[in-house]
Amino acid sequence: MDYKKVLTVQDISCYGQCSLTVALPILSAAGLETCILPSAVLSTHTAGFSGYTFRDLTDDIPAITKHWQKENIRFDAIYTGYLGSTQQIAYVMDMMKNLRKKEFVSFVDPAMADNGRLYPAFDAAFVEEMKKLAFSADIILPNITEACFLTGSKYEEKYDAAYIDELLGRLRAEGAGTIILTGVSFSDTTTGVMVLDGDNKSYYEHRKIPKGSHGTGDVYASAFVGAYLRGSSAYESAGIAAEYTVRCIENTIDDPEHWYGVKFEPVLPYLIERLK
Ligand code: PXL
Repeated sequence: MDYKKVLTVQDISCYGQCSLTVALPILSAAGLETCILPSAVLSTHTAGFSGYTFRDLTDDIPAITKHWQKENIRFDAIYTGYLGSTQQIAYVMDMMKNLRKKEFVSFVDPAMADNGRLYPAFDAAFVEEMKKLAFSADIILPNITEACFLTGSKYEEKYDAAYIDELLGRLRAEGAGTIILTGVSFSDTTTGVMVLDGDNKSYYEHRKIPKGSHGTGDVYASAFVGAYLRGSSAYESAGIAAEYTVRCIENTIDDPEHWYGVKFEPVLPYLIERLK
């Protein structure tokens, strides 16, 4: 079997089932050698907990990159998620340049916003820098809020197909490669993912679970990266990741104490089966 080496750069939220504590097990289960670079260490994620600690690891990144370069460590892919600072984004762009194998794919989940708002740690300067990273990536995985921030578009809770086409067009005009736009819903009972791969637009629709869950963007992006690097097309990967994420939410929904993330681990066998 083809055995790819992926680097994922995102935070460690020690408690809360998101970012690296989700990406590492999912990418490993997908059969990839998974290297990690923590962008920051937090006691918990920032969505619903208060008083969390936050240690920014930005200053460690240049030396880590330099060491890996010296050791001739190179990656088949780099996948970025929640980053710790504006400065860090430039360092990550350097890594994309200097640590790539000849055949290389970059995935950027511009994890910075949801439900019309930026996450607490971020500001306009961060968004400006994230545009550079996102629009230089091969594949981006924004939700609708993030697509709006990346393109300066107005966020609408209710929208139609023309609004989504306009967003895709603006992302493309700014230089986006393959676009995986998540959380696109045209009905009360379904939601889905809009994929723009070259000139091919396709929509993967699936059932909607009537309750928001934390960390599902990270579950989705990690499963997508896993499927894609195992040889699925962008559209197939979008579908596999969607079905996996829905099952993770369904596995969690009846437990009111588990509000901070999804129980994705018991569902890993489903993902592994889909990747055979
Ligand atoms: O799931 C995205 C995410 C990742 N990391 C941290 C977060 C969030 C979302 O709020 O707070 C620290």
